[in-house]
Amino acid sequence: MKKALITGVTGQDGSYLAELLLEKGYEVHGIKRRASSFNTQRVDHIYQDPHVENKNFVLHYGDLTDTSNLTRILQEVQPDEVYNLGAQSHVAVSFESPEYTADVDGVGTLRLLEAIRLLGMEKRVKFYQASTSELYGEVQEIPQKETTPFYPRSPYAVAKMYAYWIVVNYRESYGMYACNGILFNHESPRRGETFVTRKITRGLANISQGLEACLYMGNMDALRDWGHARDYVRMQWMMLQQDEAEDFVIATGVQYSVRQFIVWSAQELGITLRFEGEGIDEHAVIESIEGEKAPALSVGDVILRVDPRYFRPAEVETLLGDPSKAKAKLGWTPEITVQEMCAEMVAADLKSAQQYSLLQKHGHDIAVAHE
Ligand code: NDP
Ligand code: GDR
Repeated sequence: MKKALITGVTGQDGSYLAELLLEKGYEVHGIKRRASSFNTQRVDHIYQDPHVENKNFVLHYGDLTDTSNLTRILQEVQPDEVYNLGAQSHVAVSFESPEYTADVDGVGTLRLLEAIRLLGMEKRVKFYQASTSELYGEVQEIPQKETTPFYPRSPYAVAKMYAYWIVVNYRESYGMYACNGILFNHESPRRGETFVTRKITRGLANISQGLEACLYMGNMDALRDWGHARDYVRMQWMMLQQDEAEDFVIATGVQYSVRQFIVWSAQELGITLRFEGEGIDEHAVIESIEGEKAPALSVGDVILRVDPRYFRPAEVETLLGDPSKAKAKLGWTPEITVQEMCAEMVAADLKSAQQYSLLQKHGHDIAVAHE
């Protein structure tokens, strides 16, 4: 039975990857952070009671800022594959916590690699690094591929650039099987609530049920190449099943604007939006409503405005990936379209909003969380 260790197992990708590896018969170990309340919602459905024997899913407390902790876990688990998905992964937040982001996302990767080496495991462990299209930042070539020069535009991207190169360096210096998946944006119903797609699907679903009044957005002109996280974790596993470690771009090869994603999400709720105004005065008005999915709304309501709070000090305006190498060498193609993904996300958020609304109607004093 192969053993895998996943940092960031409680995150979006970590949870899908853990499911995939369990299906493939792996013994899966994950690192979770200590928090003041439970933070394992995304993996609770695969949780195994620690009192049961022969568990194949085990969680360890840990943190990418803690070398001794990482070393101990690696020594205890003796993994065949390590997936480094743990990160302060929010680009906008990285401007507010740049040093922490560098420590976790940059030096954290070094800590893991060096622990593997010092434990003498560098020839038997295969290492996957969650690299990112944010490395391309101010894009130097369209579409972006493995050879496109990097130009990071945020503390997050700069930290991930260090991680990218230290992975290449350990591969070249010590012969480690270590590779970078340069993944473009990927989403799902498990996406963190403050990333743009989930903010939109959740926000509009809440508004449709009267739980919130208005969605406040940043730069809606930004263009992204969005895929589904389930498709992308499959590729993370495939990258570790080769004879030689290589870096791959993972993307769909199609890009859309944030505004387009808003239009699709509204349509899933039976709402047609009309965008009016320009710049920070831009807002969206309900033009028509079909069906019963948005009982709290009326034609003419303004349900979206721009809030400059969500603009970034330096923006990545456009990202478009070229996944040709992954297709040719690994036979990987994404199976879920961005429109299908949007429908899945809206359906999940609508269900949750309807449940909240029902509870409120029955006198329960609960509120939805906000950023
Ligand atoms: P999430 O933000 O959903 O998950 C991040 C995970 O890292 C969480 O489990 C989080 O724990 C954990 N984490 C945060 N800080 C630390 C720390 N100091 N020590 C240990 N663990 C920590 O991200 P995604 O699942 O979306 O992304 C996975 C990885 O892929 C990240 O590295 C991200 O930067 C990268 N990436 C993501 C892309 C995307 O579009 N989703 C695209 C390209 C790269 P907790 O749950 O406690 O917060
Ligand atoms: P990104 O994802 O920065 O690409 O990083 P995010 O969804 O946060 O932003 C995408 C684009 O939408 C614009 N935007 C807003 N973004 C947020 N979060 N909130 C808003 O209100 C808003 N309005 C407009 C942003 O300015 C941006 O242009 C994600 C993360 O998962 C990283 O970890 C990963 O490396 C990259 O994708 C690839």
